[in-house]
Amino acid sequence: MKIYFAGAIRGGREDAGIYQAVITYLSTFGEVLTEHVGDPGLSVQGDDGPNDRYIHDRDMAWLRAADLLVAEVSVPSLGVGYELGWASALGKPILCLYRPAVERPLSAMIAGGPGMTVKGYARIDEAETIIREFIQNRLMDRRLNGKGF
Ligand code: 6K6
Repeated sequence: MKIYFAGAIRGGREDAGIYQAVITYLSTFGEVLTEHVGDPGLSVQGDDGPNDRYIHDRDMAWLRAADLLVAEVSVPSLGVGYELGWASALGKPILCLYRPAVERPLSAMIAGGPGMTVKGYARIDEAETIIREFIQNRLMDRRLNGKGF
């Protein structure tokens, strides 16, 4: 299974440690195509990598190839919103993880997105349970109706 993980980069790196923990857990189910999003060494400024068009086109190719998308949406990010819009249009299963304790309420375009499963959590073990149930349900859908991934 190919998993696309989305989390804020230029939107802000304050949750990088949480992204890393989620990616580590997701890796027990399949290949995480975007492991770099959890890299604690990646800063908002970091620009020593490839240019922006290269990043966009590579990430979009990964998104198209992914079986599902998991996003941590507590830190608002234009890039994550863009990825979620595309994943929704492509009919990918989408799980959005969100910490309601964070001050700003979640965008209605994500919280109200019909194709998105949005789940609140406080601790990382709660996020893991949500992820496990989401993936198991998608696997069940695939077995029963040929849908799911
Ligand atoms: C690195 C450091 C600063 O900017 C970068 C750019 N590098 C990126 N490398 C890989 N994926 C990226 C990069 N920038 C954005 N993305 C994608 O958009 C990731 O898949 C994230 O889920 C999302 C983050 O968007 P922003 O708007 O918060 O950067």
